[in-house]
Amino acid sequence: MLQFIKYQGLGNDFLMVDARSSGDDAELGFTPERVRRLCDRRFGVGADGLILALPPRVGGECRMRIFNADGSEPEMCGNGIRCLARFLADSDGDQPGRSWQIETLAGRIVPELQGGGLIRVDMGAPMLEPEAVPTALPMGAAGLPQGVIEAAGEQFTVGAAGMGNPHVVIPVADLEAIALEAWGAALEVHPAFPARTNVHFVQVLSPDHLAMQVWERGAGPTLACGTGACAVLVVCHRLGLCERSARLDLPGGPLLVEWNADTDHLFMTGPAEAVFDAVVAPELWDGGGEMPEPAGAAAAVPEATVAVDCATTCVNGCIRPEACASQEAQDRVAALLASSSLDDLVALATNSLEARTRARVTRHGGSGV
Ligand code: ZDP
Repeated sequence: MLQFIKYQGLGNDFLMVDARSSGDDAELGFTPERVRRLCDRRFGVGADGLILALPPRVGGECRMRIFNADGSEPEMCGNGIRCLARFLADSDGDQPGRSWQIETLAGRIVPELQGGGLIRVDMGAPMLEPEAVPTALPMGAAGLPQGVIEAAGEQFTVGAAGMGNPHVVIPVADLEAIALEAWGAALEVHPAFPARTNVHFVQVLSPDHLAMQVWERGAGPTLACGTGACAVLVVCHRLGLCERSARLDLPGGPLLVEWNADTDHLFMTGPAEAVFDAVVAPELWDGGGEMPEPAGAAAAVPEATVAVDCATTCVNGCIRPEACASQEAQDRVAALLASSSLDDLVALATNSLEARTRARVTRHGGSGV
């Protein structure tokens, strides 16, 4: 049974899966089709994407993989990495000042827990070389890919930037006047962007205050996009429309973005909140393919690659009892199953869910549910 926790950052919402004690990613079974089913807001749980917290590979503390609601896998996500940091803090009881070295397809990203439920993320440097975005737009006078492109029967004067993932930015006089659905969908797949692109319309309210609307690659209209907010600030600053630091108003709320002149790094600050804990119904998981832990899978996976940490895994709920390397843990699971009624097991699961929720509420200074 797949356990997940739903998190959101400014309404950009994700299913968070703790796979930190897993071995081979492929074994987890998150196929594009299954991700689509889980993220579907009618037939599934519903989310803009799904995030896997995984064991590190290159010296970081944790590795993050993100999947868009359409099943595609982008390189990075801003709101998502704030949600991951909040999840790590919720799980491990971390306090403000704690930061994490997170491995992503866009390189090492460093979120830091702030007070007041905020997370400040070192998003790294923007990518402004056309091939790095990637885009076919030529380098323009402002020092970034620029041009006039046509889509949905309209002409758009655009700038582009990469944050590990591609973004096209269109300054407009009035956000109310844009046709987000029609223009966003057409620009997402414009041939000037070989890997597709995220699309952002921005209105300058003042040199340190911008408002934007988002159409995301692989997710459509969303309430917020963190990598997009960084790309918007970079493009607007290079076009002389704003300062190096600004508040960005998104439909889901504000982000603060600063572009450090010395390090060339962008720093994004905003909230991230847990929404609920849950378990996916086997029917939903099964819908399109075999479960990740079909009987006998243990035999197919060489012992060495599946370092299951029973002490942690069993406490959080065993995910692969048949593949557990530890006979002792297997015996414990078998004894528990043999000596417990279904009601006992359900009560056990409910209690651990309640314990985690109480811990979260207490941490937020609440009096408990
Ligand atoms: O690049 C893409 O395909 C994005 N849809 C990835 C998700 C970006 C995200 N919304 C963000 O906040 O950067 C999570």
